[in-house]
Amino acid sequence: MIPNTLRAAADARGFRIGAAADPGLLEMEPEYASTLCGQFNMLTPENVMKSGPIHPASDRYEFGPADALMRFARRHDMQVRGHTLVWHNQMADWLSHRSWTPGEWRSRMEEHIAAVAGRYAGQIAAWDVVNEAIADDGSLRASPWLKGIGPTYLESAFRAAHQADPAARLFYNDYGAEGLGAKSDGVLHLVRKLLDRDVPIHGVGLQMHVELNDYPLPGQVADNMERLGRLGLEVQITELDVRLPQPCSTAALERQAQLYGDILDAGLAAPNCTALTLWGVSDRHSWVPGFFHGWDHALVFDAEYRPKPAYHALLKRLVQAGCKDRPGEQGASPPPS
Ligand code: 9MR
Repeated sequence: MIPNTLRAAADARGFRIGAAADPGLLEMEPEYASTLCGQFNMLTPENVMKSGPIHPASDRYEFGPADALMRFARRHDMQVRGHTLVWHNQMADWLSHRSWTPGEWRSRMEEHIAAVAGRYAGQIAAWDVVNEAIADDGSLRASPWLKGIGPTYLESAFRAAHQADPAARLFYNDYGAEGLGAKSDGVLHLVRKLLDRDVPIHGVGLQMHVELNDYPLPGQVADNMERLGRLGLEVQITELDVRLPQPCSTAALERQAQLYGDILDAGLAAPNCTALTLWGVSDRHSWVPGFFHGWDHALVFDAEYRPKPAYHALLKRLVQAGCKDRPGEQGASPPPS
């Protein structure tokens, strides 16, 4: 039987297809929950595991919303990508509005990682340990973490995450570093240095928030995946969306479908690419219109949860794709004979 959902097609190929998720919508919108578990075999908490929401006061954690997503994932046999332990955005005020000593910054970071990664130890397939630490020119971003601790904060974060959850695959995650260029060279340099120092890092997340007429060439994405693979690293496309100018035309939806398909093809062809995650379930709740004035329609289901041409493009590629042995993916189904 030909699989007729993204999830069934991905399962049959031993591939992970994910969506960023908001636990607040699970009960409110039955269609949200049924699309999430019916079409995807992995989820990423879009916001609720970030340091501000999950650690709102120095001595208080708010695990309820993240726990709800973990329960949902368990009930529906979905993998979870943890997102994210160390980032310069969505930090709690108590942390970012005080001047700590370098030693205090480090112990705050390590305590946070121990508490959050420790709580979900054994249940998270992959953690985005550090998010967006590289600037556009490839240098280290002047984040509060770099200013507070110095460049060793990255190494410390990965070591702390590994200690808290030895089973999780640990990722460095960034945007604008999907193809080839100064930023992806910077990411390559960073992860190579970490590997040289025996830091437990297993993969690189390529976020891929792109717009219809400005995106990394799929061939360059493939080359970037390959050079990361030569370092022994896994890659995942972690936050894909393709925004369209409003109002959107049929032609734009068709071009969007082509791009979604080409990006998935690059991932399926790379032996070290194990997953592709969309940054949201449907256009009803995407972050895009709130951040990019005049842009919308970035996901593969429309605001009424109807599949768009991009959905059919993904499904077709998943159904056509050949089965491969993928790192970190045990028990993948054999190819249908
Ligand atoms: O989708 C997220 C949005 O709801 C938040 O308001 C925003 C805050 O910065 O973060 C968005 O998710 C980001 C992700 O965590 C990291 N990569 C970029 C994503 C889009 O901004």
